[in-house]
Amino acid sequence: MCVAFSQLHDYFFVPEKVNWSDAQTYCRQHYTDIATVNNQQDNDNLLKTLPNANSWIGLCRTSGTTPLIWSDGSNFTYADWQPGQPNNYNNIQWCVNIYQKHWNDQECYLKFPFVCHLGEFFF
Ligand SMILES: [Ca+2]
Repeated sequence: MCVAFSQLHDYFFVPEKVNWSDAQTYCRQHYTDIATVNNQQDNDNLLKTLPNANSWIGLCRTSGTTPLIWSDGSNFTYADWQPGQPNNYNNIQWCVNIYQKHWNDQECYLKFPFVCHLGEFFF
């Protein structure tokens, strides 16, 4: 017997504008974590939850030169960058947001609405 499944995330848009760390804290308190995007279908679902807003997602660096990692420890398997991104401008863009429907690394102290996710579900 063959069982096909995929793992997807449930996303929740939070309209309050906060810095990336505060978004992570809020998501960990109220959901599972700040949003992880593992594949195209995740990305499509994520964009559907956004009311045309630029929003934090759960991708960040822990220093100026380290690779981007997901807040919840997920493997980095998919990305949807704006052209020319991530550029880590001045080595201080350690956090990632959705900017005009694609991803951009940004200074973490900037305030944006954000997206949390609730675990993973199987279907
Ligand atoms: Ca950038």
